[in-house]
Amino acid sequence: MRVSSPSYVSFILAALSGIAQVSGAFVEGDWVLTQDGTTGVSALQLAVTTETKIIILDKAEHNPLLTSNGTNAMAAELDLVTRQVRPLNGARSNVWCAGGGFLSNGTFINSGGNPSILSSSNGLQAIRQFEPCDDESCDIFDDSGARLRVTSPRWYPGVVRIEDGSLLLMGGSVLNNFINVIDINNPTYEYYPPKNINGFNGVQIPLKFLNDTMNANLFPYMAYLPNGKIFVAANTQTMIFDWKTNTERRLPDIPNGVRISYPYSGSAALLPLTPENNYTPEILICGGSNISDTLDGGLISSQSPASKQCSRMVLTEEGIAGGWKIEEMPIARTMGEMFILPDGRLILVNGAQTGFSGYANAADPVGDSNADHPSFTPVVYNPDAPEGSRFSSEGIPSSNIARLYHSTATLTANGTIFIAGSNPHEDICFDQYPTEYRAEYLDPPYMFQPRPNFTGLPSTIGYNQTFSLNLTMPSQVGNSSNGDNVTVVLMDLGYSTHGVHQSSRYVKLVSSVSQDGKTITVTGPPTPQIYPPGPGYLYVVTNEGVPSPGKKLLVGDGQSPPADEAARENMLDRTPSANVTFSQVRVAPTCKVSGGGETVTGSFPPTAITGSQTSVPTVTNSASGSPVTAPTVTSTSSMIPSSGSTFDSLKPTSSAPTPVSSLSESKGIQPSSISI
Ligand SMILES: [Cu+2]
Repeated sequence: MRVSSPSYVSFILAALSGIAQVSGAFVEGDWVLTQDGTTGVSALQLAVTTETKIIILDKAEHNPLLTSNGTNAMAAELDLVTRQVRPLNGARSNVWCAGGGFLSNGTFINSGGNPSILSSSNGLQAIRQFEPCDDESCDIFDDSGARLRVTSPRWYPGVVRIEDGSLLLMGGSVLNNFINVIDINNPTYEYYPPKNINGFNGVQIPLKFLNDTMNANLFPYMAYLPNGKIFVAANTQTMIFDWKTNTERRLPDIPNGVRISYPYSGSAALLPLTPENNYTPEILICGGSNISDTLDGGLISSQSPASKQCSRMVLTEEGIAGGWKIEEMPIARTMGEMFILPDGRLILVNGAQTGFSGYANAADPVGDSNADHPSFTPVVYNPDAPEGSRFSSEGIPSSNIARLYHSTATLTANGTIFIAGSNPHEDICFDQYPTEYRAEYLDPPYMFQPRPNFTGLPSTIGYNQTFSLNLTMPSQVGNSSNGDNVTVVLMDLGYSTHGVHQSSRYVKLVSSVSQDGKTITVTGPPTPQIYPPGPGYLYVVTNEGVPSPGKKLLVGDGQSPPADEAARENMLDRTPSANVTFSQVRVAPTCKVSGGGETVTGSFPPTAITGSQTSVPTVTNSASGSPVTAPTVTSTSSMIPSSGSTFDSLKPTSSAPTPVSSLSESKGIQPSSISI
């Protein structure tokens, strides 16, 4: 085993920056990339749900995996051991581009989405719940927004778990479009479950930051901070948000005008919080683009270079005064996924070196993709190394699968990296760059070392609670007499979508090994601000950088977050039903029917829409001349829920509802004709 040791210089530099070392060393050597199995649905969103399972969510499209009803599945559960997928039948509303997170009791929440397509119902305001299980008995619960819903449509919302185990949902737009524009911006945030706070009894709360960060503020990045506030980044701007008082503190902009949120998607992470660094938060944001956010997609090239820039800042008064420190990645990257490994390093995978998120918008799309030059090679980032030597791709194989728009990745419980997805198309399409179902597993060198292990983990641990684990160390590491040959880390593996790894965090716990090396005593995280109550994975990591397999636990008391039923009822009374109708005749003009390979065209009467009406398009297969089963499309001239709604009253302008036609130019909404 080759092991690299941190230099004295790096220690001094880390100390000077206020951030201590995370780990003593890292295993070097060859990484192994394995392509194995399929995901059943394209992996647009995913989250680790147990030590051996992942939930994968896509969108309503012609996925090959079918539900028990014979419809195209929108979601699946992947077994990481058998590498088989099973369809999840319960998703009823369109999960397309929702946000996600876990509540304090371990329930997975998927929030927001897209209007109805195929057999799905409107998902823009839906909340879907999933109770993780190991026995394949669990499924999604989705009432299409009847009672489980957000206050207003949220397509591309940010989500973060907060210190009481609730989720805070931020932003999004009320309709899917290539880029956010003022008429469809949703410049508000809310809680799930709803709260009565700051005078807003369960309903959404306006947030100025989301107006100031137009037009590129979708999927805002959020990190929950040890002081109970939230770091937020969108477009070129950043702030610390105090949700308890509903106040914003603006921070310095990202340097050099780099935009870091959709559609110029960078990736961001909260660096490890450790006792040694006194749980001092530090943010790293990498990639994105300098493309103007006022240009229509048709005026932007898929060949526009992405940014190489990473920006890093310590969130102390001194760190903020010092501003963002920038460094360069080996290659430019947009739509990358960045997350932390158990050894304290970060990895960046997926994405592209040119272009931007989305599809069928660019002046020169590649297939339908707005991006090109896939970033086939992952890169690791050692936050403790001296500046200039933090990035490395040494020993890491390149993939031959382009992972562009709608790709995902995550650390799994056992330490392997799971990589999937990519679908820069409206529906299934096997042109360049194709809809991807192939799964990849990337094993860091530590996976091939003798690994520590442990037993005796309680299912729930409280704050500052001390507990003991039975430790099995690799033989060559030997027993410890000083208790410092391992570290214990607690990780939230987060929720992956659109390059935003929501709620992920890494907290090093205080621990000590017994004289005989067979027991390790661990103290739970100090506060719910440092680790919000909810699920996590515990790893014991040797000082050579070899982690044990991670084991799942619940931090806190395992109870549900506070549920204010009066606030929920007020929200339900004051917000429009999720079943508002939206025009949604959006299908890729250049692609083909799933599996058929034949172009299908059709017409959608009427050509002009006033009010709301339902119509069945006439669709014909141009190759065979035979009719094709067409979706029923409900259309309306208004994209905005019923007038007088809470949302309307909070809109920043009094503009009239946006007609379908004015949105069609930039996103291919075509009320007059379709092809599928
Ligand atoms: Cu999307």
